[in-house]
Parts: sequence; structure tokens; C-alpha cells
Amino acid sequence: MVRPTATNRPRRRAAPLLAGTAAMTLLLAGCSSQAVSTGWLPSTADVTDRTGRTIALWNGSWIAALVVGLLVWGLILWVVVAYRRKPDDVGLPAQLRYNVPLEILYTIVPLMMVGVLFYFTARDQIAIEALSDDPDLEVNVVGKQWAWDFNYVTDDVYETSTQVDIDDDGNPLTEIPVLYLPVDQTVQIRLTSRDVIHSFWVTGFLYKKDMIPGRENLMEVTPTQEGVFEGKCAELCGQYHSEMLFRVAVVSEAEYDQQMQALRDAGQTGQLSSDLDKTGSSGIREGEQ
Ligand SMILES: [Cu+2]
Repeated sequence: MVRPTATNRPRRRAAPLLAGTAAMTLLLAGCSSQAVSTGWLPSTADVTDRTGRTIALWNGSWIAALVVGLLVWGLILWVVVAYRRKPDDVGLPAQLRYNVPLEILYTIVPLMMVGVLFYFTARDQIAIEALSDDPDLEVNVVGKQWAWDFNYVTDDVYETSTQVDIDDDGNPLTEIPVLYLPVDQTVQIRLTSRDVIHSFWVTGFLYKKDMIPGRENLMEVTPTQEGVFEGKCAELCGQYHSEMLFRVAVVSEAEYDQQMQALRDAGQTGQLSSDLDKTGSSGIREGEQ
């Protein structure tokens, strides 16, 4: 048998290391600084008045988790190496139990970690969920299987929609309903449902909230960047849940006014009643009045 020589041994060990380094370099090269700074979330800090806070909380939690992870992995590696079995060891090593300082340490440290995560989460949640007394605009978004109605409360007009048809590749075949919001204005969104539980989710806003039948959930946001943002239902609500799509268009005040006028011109004034069922007809059957 030929024993490995001193020269070929390190090379064999270096091969997986080199492959690992190459893979890591490729992976990191694919990350733009933008992706890193937003923690790979589908948004940036200037989309609404609240996205920056959400991104900071997300990144902070990851950094804290990584620091704890590195510490734990380091300690594991250290004990594996430092306390490995020596050739002249016999029997079991000395067994350690009822070490009170150690037990206090591993009870208190996790409690402190939970406390830190809880503090920052509660602080940001309170700020994100805050409602103002006089928002610039009120909108009532109604979820229904499997589409959306938008009641522009302040402007007293409405928009209604039916389910979006999607082909096998996920491309929309019919028009996706659009909720228009004016930039830099605080909008209070009142969320309701006509049938089952849905969830109003604007991915770019990094914000979503359930729509529960018989209840009104409130959320408030000030969009600070013009653009079109994808929205979807985030609560499995039946067969065509995946086709329950919408878009939020954040536009200038002039364009917003134009859109409201277009709805007025189309005769869509007033508000859609919450008594309507999902087909858009009155929930009251004939003869029941
Ligand atoms: Cu839904």
C-alpha cells in the first residue's frame, strides 16, 4: 500500500476548502449592497413612513441571531477540540452535574435574549400600528372571494373588481384591480371582509393585516415614494386564493384627483355596502325584506 506523501496530503484537504471558498465568493458576488442593506426584503426604507423601521428591526434581529450563532458554534467547536478523547484516556470522563452558577447562566442568558428581541419588537410594533386622529384620507378595502372592493371614503367613490384570471405560467389574463393612493398623504385603511378571512398585503409596504368578517381592522400608512406596488391576499381563503391580486399605485395628488374624477364620471359614487355578498349583489334574498 502506498502511503500518502507529505506533499499530496494537504492538497487533497485543500480541494473541498477551495470549492467552498469559490461557492461563497460566487454567492456573495451576487449580492448587491442594496440587497444587503434591506436584508433581501422586497422594499426600501423610503417606500412608506414605516418601511425603514421594519427593515431595521429585521436586520437587527438577523445580526443579533448571527452573533449568538457564531458564539454558540465557536463554543461547540472549542469543546469538541479541547475535550476530545486522548489516546491514553480510559473509561468515562469526569461527569459534571448540579453546577449552580452554570445553570443560572444558561437560564438568565436566554431570558435576556428574549427580553432584547421583545423590547425592540414591541417598540417598533407600537410605532408601526400607531393611528393618527385626523388622517388625510380614509379608504375602506373590502376582501371577498376572490377579489377586492375599494371604497374611497373621503372622496365618496368606489371601485369594484372580480377575480383575476391567470394562465398556467402565472401571468394575469385580465386586469388587476388598482388602489390609488396620493403620495405623502397619510391614509387610514379600514379592512373588512364580505365572506371569509382574507389578508390585505402590500409586499412593498412590508405591511399586511387580516380582514375578518364582522370586524374592522385599521392600518395607517404614508406612502412616500411614487410607484406601483404588488398586493395579494395573504390568508388562504379558498380555491382561487392565489388569484386574489391587486396593485397599489402611489401617484401625485393631481393624478389621484383625476382617478377619483374618473370614478365619479363612471357613476361610481357613494360606497358599496358591507351587506353585499361576494358576487356584488345584495346579500338579502328576494322575499326576505
Ligand atoms: Cu383572500
